[in-house]
Amino acid sequence: MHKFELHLNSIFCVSVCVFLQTILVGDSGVGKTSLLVQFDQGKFIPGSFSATVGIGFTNKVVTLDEVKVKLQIWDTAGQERFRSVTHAYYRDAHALLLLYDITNKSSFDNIRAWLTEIHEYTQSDVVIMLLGNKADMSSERAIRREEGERLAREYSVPFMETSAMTGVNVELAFTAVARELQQRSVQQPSEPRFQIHEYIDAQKEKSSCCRVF
Ligand SMILES: Nc1nc2c(ncn2[C@@H]2O[C@H](COP(=O)(O)OP(=O)(O)O)[C@@H](O)[C@H]2O)c(=O)[nH]1
Ligand SMILES: [Mg+2]
Repeated sequence: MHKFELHLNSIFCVSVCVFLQTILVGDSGVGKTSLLVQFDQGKFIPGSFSATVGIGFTNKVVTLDEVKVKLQIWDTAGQERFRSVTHAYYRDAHALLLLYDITNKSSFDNIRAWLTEIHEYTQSDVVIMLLGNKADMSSERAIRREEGERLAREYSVPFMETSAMTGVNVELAFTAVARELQQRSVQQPSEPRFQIHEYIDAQKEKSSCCRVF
């Protein structure tokens, strides 16, 4: 969907309905499907999901300040081992969650290759968020949080660590991109831009009392 339609949606759907397409990318095994299942169903199902070649989506409606935003989340499978996703999916995406596994160094090292590919095929205003998943596995951690932060800063993308197992930051990751896109769609050029980095920091602080990595 294009920005023009996004804009029309936000004008004509009084009580709701901004539609946003998001894709999950990153090496096989980093937890993309688990993250989506946790966000969609609020649970963690241990064990590997089928790695057959394919791409499927889940629809999830989130409510942001009384605006219902429908997120269509595409989960890639099987293609990720080529560090490549069918380019049509990139082209249509409004947002992209790029995952690595904090216990798996090669999944982190591959992030640059993913970003190169993403920048080549996505629209220039796509929202990208870097996620270091499996934050619950601290005893097997191979990538420090600061390394994730540094890489994210280098590419000017927001970053957080998540756990599809405990649910830490899972909802925040999706709602932050939804909020950024939703704000963009209704924003007048004269208004200040929504600051996704600040939003995430504020939300993280709010919840820091109760979340343990
Ligand atoms: N401890 C832990 N394990 C996870 C987490 N996310 C995924 N896993 C496990 O990692 C493996 C790969 O997950 P999967 O969702 O299939 O990864 P995908 O190939 O990126 O879709 C599975 O065994 C999951 O149970 C997490 O946050 N914490
Ligand atoms: Mg998967």
